[in-house]
Amino acid sequence: MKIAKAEVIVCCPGRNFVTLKLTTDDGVTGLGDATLNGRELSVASYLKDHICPLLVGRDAHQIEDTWQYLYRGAYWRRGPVTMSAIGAVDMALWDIKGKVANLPVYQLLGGASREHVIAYSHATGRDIPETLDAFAKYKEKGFKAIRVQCGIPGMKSVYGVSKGGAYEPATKGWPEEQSWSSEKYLNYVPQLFAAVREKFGFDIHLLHDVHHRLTPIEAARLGKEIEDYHLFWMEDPTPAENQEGFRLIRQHTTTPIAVGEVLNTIWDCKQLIEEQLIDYIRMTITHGGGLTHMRRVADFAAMYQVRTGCHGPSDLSPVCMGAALHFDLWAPNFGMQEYMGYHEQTMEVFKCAWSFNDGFMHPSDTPGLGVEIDEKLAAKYPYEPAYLPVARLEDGTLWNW
Ligand code: CS2
Ligand code: MG
Repeated sequence: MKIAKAEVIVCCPGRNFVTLKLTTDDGVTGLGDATLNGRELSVASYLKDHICPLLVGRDAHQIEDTWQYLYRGAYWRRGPVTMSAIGAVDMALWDIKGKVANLPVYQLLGGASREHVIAYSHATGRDIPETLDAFAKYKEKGFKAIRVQCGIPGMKSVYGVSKGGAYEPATKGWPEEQSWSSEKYLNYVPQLFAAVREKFGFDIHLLHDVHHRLTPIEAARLGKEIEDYHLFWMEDPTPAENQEGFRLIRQHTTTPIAVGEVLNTIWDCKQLIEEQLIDYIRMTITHGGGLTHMRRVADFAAMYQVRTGCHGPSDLSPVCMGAALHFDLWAPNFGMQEYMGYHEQTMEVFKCAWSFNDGFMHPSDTPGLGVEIDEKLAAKYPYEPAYLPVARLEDGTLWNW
């Protein structure tokens, strides 16, 4: 069974997505998500200009060899653009293999390790009362795990907090600039967790994302101060390029730590995992080089009792969500899946067999990944430049993501 066609579909149904579609010589199709927020076209070009021509004529069943060919063979390894492109090819090949075998992908990975997959969503608000209202709404929808982010007094806007309507990380046009104060944030945010626990108790998982904004010692302070609120995880407390920086955080706090949505290979998280500096690894199928590589990451993490916590924002397509759910259902050391939800138009373009029900998700038993794309409808939503904001300190210094 040879790959006969490799096509890249770029569309913007509510936000930009890059999708790879592979077709075999006997007409089986497979989809892969290649979306890299704010750098979508670079992955589209990597695929169109450098990978698609190499795929045509290859055996669609040779997933491992194709992965190695694209990773080792290119000379230039790792990085988000390369790994997202490889991830999309890998996903599409697993989709094809599942369809040919007439089995959902999780069965090919080794079968289900659990009945369904716990997922968390985002409760956000301009202040604490508004966030508590949002929290109550997610609880009513059945979520057993909820992430909270809120506005900080004295700061005009805070990343991760909805400006009204469905929350979308990127905004149309060139990057916005936001101002950030670690002092104001650190002095205020513990009150948010106190308020949630006071109102909703401890019988629900509570999560929070720091978006890499703190230094290690600041993150240590925050982790320590919020220990009594028993967070499920504190996410991305500090940038992870300096992996040993997490030792400092670990020395001070038992608040669990989740890292990895900007990491792409096993090498990027090797020390974090080996030294047990984190509790959850957040890489997901697109940016983490596909199921083939993420399986390796999960097995490595399992040796150190690190669990998975796949990134699941609206800026990874429903194809990635489908793949992540097959992975989550299989991974013996699965921890938590993020599920931000999607724009209505996104869900019209992508037809998904996966489901959310009462706080849990399931990839479905549809053969393959269980996600298809309506290409005609996708063509009605052409690419629109949109970017994540940039953070500066109050004196203008460019700050971390
Ligand atoms: C966030 C994302 O979901 C998360 O945890 O960190 O909103 C992230 O910032 C975006 O996916 C970036 O593209
Ligand atoms: Mg995050």
